[in-house]
Amino acid sequence: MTHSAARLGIGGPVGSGKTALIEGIVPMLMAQGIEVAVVTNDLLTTEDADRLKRKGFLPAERVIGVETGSCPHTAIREDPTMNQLAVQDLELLFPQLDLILIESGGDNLASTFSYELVDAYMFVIDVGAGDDIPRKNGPGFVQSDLAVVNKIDIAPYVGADLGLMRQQATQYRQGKPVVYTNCKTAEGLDEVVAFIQETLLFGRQMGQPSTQPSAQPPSTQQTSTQQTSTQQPAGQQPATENLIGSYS
Ligand SMILES: Nc1nc2c(ncn2[C@@H]2O[C@H](COP(=O)(O)OP(=O)(O)OP(=O)(O)O)[C@@H](O)[C@H]2O)c(=O)[nH]1
Ligand SMILES: [Mg+2]
Repeated sequence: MTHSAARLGIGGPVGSGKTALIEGIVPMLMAQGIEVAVVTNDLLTTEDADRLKRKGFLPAERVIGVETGSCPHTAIREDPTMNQLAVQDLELLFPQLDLILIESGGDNLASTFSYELVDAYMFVIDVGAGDDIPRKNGPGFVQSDLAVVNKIDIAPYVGADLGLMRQQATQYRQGKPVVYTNCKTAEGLDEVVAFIQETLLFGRQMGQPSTQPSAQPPSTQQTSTQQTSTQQPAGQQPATENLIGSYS
């Protein structure tokens, strides 16, 4: 294997706009020649995967729905085995992949990704959930590599003070990046794509496999991503025997 695809987690509360963000950024990345695939997580269905397949901007084989069947954070942090298998299958089927997006099931503000599963992750919140979310200091929002404050278009209708959110998001994230998006109009999505390119895709643009090691997470919480991302998790079958198998 010449390289493994970069892996980007997308977490955040239920309905904050994680899938809408994927629907917005994937065509933008593809237009730049980036080879993309997506893994979605839902509790008991493949709802988000089916939705992305229906949209049709990616071949259906590049979208895998994982049914976590438990607390969503378990499948992205404590035991990411199902997601690791889905990623391995995508890499075997599509060795040219540059980037695999992994959407978590909707969860609470404590939801963080294991860096054994992803190289970096975004955390998406929705201004409709309240302009006090940034100062609640939730680990998902505060520790993520990129925070996304989505649905800025509805701020006037829900009484959310965007200026306050900007000030407190910057303060609580201690300078780590925050972008403000409207997935209905694509406002701010160019900044999300720029983050992905700068953080994960250096040397991989235009479908060119990188000769460099897999991208390192920008966060200081990085542990052993590169080592574990190419290793078979202990006690599992080789990925070839699980190819497009069950993810529930
Ligand atoms: N007004 C507005 N609505 C949005 C925006 N982004 C997403 N939505 C809507 O918010 C709802 C939830 O969006 P999803 O993308 O399904 O949210 P999600 O985070 O993937 O949801 P789960 O996967 O169920 O946790 C949908 O009705 C979207 O159309 C936005 O920027 N502005
Ligand atoms: Mg979703």
